[in-house]
Amino acid sequence: MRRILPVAAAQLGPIQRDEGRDVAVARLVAMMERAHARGAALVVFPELALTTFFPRWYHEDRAQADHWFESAMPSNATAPLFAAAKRLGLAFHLGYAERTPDGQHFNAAVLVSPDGDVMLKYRKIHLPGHAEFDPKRSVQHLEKRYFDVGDLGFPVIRAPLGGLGVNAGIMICNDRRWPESWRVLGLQGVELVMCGYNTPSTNTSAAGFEAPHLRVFHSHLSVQAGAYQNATFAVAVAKAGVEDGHELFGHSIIVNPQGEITAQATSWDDEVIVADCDLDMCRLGRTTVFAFDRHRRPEAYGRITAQVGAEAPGEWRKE
Ligand code: ING
Repeated sequence: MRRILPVAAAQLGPIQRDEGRDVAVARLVAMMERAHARGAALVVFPELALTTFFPRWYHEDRAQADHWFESAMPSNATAPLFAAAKRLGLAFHLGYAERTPDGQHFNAAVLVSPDGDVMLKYRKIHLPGHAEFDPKRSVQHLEKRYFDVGDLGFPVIRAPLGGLGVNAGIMICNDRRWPESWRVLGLQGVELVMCGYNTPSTNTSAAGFEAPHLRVFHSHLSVQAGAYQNATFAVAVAKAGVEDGHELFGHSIIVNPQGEITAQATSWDDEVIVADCDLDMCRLGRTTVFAFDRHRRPEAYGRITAQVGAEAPGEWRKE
């Protein structure tokens, strides 16, 4: 019996700085309805799906940024999302800014069952950008200012989704650019990686020119390579469009274990794309090319966990 999971990627258009959570939640619920109408059993929403991408805004006092964070999940603002999921029998993935009771701040995401149980939680580990105001930048990217490094690792859980048991894992945005994120999930037999992102469509750092078309290329390259090299499905979902004049690209995709894009968003606004994920497609890769137990050589990989930065190689000398 084929294990086919119909998955929806619900790409979210822009959220302006002064728009309340009610605006975003209403749009998320509307997309849940559309995903349900198209037969999806799971809806994947983007990173930081409840507010504008606030790490672009500098606050001298970090506490001034606390209003961007959720101190409970669900909360009154997000309750309509949980109610809709229950009514429609849908599981969903949601990215949001989490403030814990002891005052920690995380860029988090959860996988929630139709009954409202949080089946899996992840806190973003690879935080891009910088912690202090950078006058050289055209736009700030202050994730290192507002978020603590995730402390939950990269967990995978076998979750009941669409009547199937699915090995589900989560990463967030910049994590997708690091092969380590994918491999840690792959070493737990992940079959479906959910990854929300908010990615500026142009390079805002002062480090040098990057042609804009490379932004989407690098995002797709990272997700397609990660899915292929770990024989897993991947759902990469954007928050897109122009937020207070700042552009985030869309191009959300669903990728199969062969690295092929099976569905892609073509707008930079609210858009639902759906694909049938035949989970047994993972088997070919993980029993042949990427049969980790037969082919991996961890004794040769020591540098990957022993080092943080690169070390200069020795100079070649003629004997
Ligand atoms: N955004 C971007 C991302 O990793 C970025 C930041 C863009 C880093 C392009 C490097 C290159 O997609 C978030 N939110 O991580």
